[in-house]
Amino acid sequence: MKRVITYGTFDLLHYGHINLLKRAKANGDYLIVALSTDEFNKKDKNKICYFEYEKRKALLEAIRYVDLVIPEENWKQKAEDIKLYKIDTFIMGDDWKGKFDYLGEYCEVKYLERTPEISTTKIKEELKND
Ligand code: C2G
Repeated sequence: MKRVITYGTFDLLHYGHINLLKRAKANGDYLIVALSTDEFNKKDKNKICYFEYEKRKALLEAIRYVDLVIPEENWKQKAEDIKLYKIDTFIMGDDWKGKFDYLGEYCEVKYLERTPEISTTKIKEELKND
């Protein structure tokens, strides 16, 4: 069983996120999503989510490509997660290209093309201007 992991906030879930999760799952048989907690978002990612962690988690768990959702609490947990969950492939959108190459010591590292025209920030801005 090929195990894949990806990380993110996934707030205001949209088709760009789904495209990423679909392609991430296509790289293996089991996809784990490490979901940024509200504290981690606020403290280290300077993000205030519209949906709190439990709601973002429930949305992800409803997606056919996602097999397990775990909390992402800090920037440093990835290597431990990879070892703990016996991950074969680490995947992120290519806005992170190069940032996680160090994890190549533990597993395959792949960056997939982002869906260009959509983002949570864009959704918020456009709704604000409506
Ligand atoms: N994504 C995408 N296309 C978009 C928007 C997002 O492919 N239009 C991808 C991102 O590249 C990322 C994933 O969807 O791989 C989740 O996006 P975010 O929730 O914005 O994640 P981010 O805040 O980048 O957090 O430790 C890593 C961080 O937790 C990543």
